[in-house]
Amino acid sequence: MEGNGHAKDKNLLRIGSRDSELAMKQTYMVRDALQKANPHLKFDIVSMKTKGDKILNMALSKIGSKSLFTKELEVALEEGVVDIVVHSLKDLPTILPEGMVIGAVSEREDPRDAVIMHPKYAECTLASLPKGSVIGTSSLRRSAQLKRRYPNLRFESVRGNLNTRLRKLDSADDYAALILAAAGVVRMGWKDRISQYLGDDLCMYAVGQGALAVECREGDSDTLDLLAHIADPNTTIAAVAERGFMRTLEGGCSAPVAVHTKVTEDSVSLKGGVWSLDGSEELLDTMSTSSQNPDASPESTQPPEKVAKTSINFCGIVILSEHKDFMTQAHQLGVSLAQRLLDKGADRILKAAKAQNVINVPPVTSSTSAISLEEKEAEAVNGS
Ligand code: DPM
Repeated sequence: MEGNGHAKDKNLLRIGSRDSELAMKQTYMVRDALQKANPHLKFDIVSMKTKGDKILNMALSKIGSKSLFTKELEVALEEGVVDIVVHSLKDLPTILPEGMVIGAVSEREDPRDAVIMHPKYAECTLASLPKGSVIGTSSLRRSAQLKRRYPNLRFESVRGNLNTRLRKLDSADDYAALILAAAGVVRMGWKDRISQYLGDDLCMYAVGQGALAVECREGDSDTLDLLAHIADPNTTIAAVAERGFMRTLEGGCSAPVAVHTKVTEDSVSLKGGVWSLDGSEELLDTMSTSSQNPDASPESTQPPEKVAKTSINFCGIVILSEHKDFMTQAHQLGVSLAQRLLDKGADRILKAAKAQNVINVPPVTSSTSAISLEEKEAEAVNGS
């Protein structure tokens, strides 16, 4: 590939990104943080569409590929066309392609889900919406939890990037509200559209939600050194615990799995949940650890996956060796919590959800208009 053939300018970092407005905003945030830590660096941003951006007439959970929003970017990384790729952490599978790692997880934005109401319901909450109101979300995690809490609401799939979704909400009467990650809404500058933040009693969030992950080649130690400067320790701890939980459950986009995590200086508390698709079944548990906790000492935990010269790796996330003990505990916490849920029957619930998900095709509205709008938006972003 072209990127490999040329002598690389040591001060130039090429960043791969999806081309949606949110993805580009997230990429600028990471670029700015890297620039601040390394004033001599120059940046090139290479934007592209992924399969998940192109297939808009299918519910997310149906397309069935784990690397839906990441594959094309990872190919560019592998071929040396780019040096790093910026992702939403929650879109990255817990098993990364061979040779790829997460070199940094940056500080987490509010991880909660939020309700964006149709303007005519601006004063409502989910609890006060009229019976039968349609809520737009393609997330099985959101619909399962909210069906359980609000049996009188209906849930329908809505796809497309955030701009498209908001326009679909405002310009028609198809949806009474959307459920979106607060992080994305805030980054888009639409915080004032949030009517309600969902606490863990109503809707727990996705593994990694609200955090950005920077992926790079495993052997690229120069880039790993740069990325170490923008990693946020508390977010990394939460990410390691949550991904350990997810990996052990083998969850993903195709089954309802969610978490709620609290991290302090020396402790992690992880609440995890698994739901049937209709929300009728719910398994919840919470576990905590702290660095004083003898039960979670390194001897009793699983070893990290890979031991390189100076860094180790948990579910794809590269950790500085000085943080190893706390990270090992956090990872083990996620694994243990998942095992507790598996002991209570999580496996059966998740298998049933995955099987059912293949059979039922939820309705998707106005997919053709979504495609043309998406194309226009992509052009507008690229052109600016
Ligand atoms: C994943 C899911 C969704 C995205 C599934 C889930 C939501 C799909 C939908 C894995 N990725 O959350 O249960 O609502 O139809 C995505 C968003 C962000 C990252 C948008 C969102 C932005 C915030 C962040 C799509 N990926 O969830 O509202 O940084 O977490």
